[in-house]
Amino acid sequence: MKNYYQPEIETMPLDKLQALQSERLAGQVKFVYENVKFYHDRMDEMGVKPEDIKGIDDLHKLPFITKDDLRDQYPYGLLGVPLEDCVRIQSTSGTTGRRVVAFYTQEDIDIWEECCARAIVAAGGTKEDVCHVCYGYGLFTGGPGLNGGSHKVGCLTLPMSSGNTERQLQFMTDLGSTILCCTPSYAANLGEAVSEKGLRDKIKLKAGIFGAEPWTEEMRHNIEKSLGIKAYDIYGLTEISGPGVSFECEEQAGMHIQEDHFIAEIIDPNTGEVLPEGETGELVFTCITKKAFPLMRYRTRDLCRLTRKPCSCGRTHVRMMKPKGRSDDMMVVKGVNVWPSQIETVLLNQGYQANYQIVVDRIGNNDTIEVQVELTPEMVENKSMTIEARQKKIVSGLKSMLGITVNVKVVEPKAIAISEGKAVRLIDKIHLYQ
Ligand code: DLL
Repeated sequence: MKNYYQPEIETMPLDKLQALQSERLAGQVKFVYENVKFYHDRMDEMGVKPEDIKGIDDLHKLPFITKDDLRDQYPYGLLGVPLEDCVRIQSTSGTTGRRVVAFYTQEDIDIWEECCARAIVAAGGTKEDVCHVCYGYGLFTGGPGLNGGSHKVGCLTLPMSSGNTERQLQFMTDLGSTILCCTPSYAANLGEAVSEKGLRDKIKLKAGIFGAEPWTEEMRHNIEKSLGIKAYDIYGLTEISGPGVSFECEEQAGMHIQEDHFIAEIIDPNTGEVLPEGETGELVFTCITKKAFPLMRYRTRDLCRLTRKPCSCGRTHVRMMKPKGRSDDMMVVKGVNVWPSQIETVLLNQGYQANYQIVVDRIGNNDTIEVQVELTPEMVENKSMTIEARQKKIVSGLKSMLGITVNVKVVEPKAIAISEGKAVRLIDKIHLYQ
């Protein structure tokens, strides 16, 4: 069995890595110019020829591509190969507008699964492990991606898909799952169910690979405690392949981007200017090995920063820090920028679990924001504080974090719908009814 920790690639000295990227980029630009009319026309409009892109220093000369472009080109406009060479589609979980459909050749799938295999190995996975995948299967990339990676590593793979917590726990205990793959919000729910049912001694989990949505360090801490595991972050997006574009190593200090396949840039979301390393901005990806859906300079709308500081795991691939969220997740309330992750930090620091929702509404001319959060079973039991006192304490915590007064409603345990996939944190009644 191939070893999916690949030091010759993952710990490659920077100059060699960049030479590899430059060579692949130049080839890829030629490939898309010749095979994708959209890129051919865009590059012609900008007066850029494939031979102008000799390496990564020329990347900024290429046009950006946005989600709107993807929607306009739906379904086949960005194909880099004939349809008969494609073997799979996957699709984004988008709830509005046209879905984005991504295509894969068999080679694209192999590369994607290899990236997921690297992530599993970085989380300590070996062929001895039982890998329990409860990301959704189907159009969503989470299940298929981690499933493929787990096979490559040689783990015994449990293709559970999402939902049915009872069944998840039964398989987990009966079959001795050691690695759990799901969204962090579902991992938190599983952690609560394990405590409630007193199953902590019956589970053998050692690691979790959690992603597909933003989550805070406080949430990591809670999940690690409730399940007795090390919780690793994994990032990816359908447009660029799926999970495994980047993942954490044992240091749990940012996710290594698989730079032999993807070039990352951070840009100012307003001007498009490329920002220096360390600054926060919008993450942009260029695929240098993909053939069926070969996006270049794709604007993800995810906001984060990159670091090339050496990582003690030895991997040289650049790390992206936990995304703060998408630029479209940010709410402007009473003139102040508000991120769900800031609210999560305050709630978890006060002992709540990640069962919360944010409702944004407009009353008269005023925008309002209400945070609803569930009491934990322990809080119900020990009755040390009244609901009013709890609400007041959260209002004050949020006021120091955000600088504005937010309405808070503390609700009974299980009053908020449980999340099985990506959690729905924000209910935006202003835009919902417009
Ligand atoms: O969520 C792919 C995935 C599956 C990643 C399983 C990790 C694990 P999409 O449905 O296309 O693909 O959504 C992509 O989700 O642009 C981010 O906004 C967000 N996202 C993904 N991973 C993370 C993460 C999958 N680790 C969008 N932290 C991305 C924060 C994440 N946000």
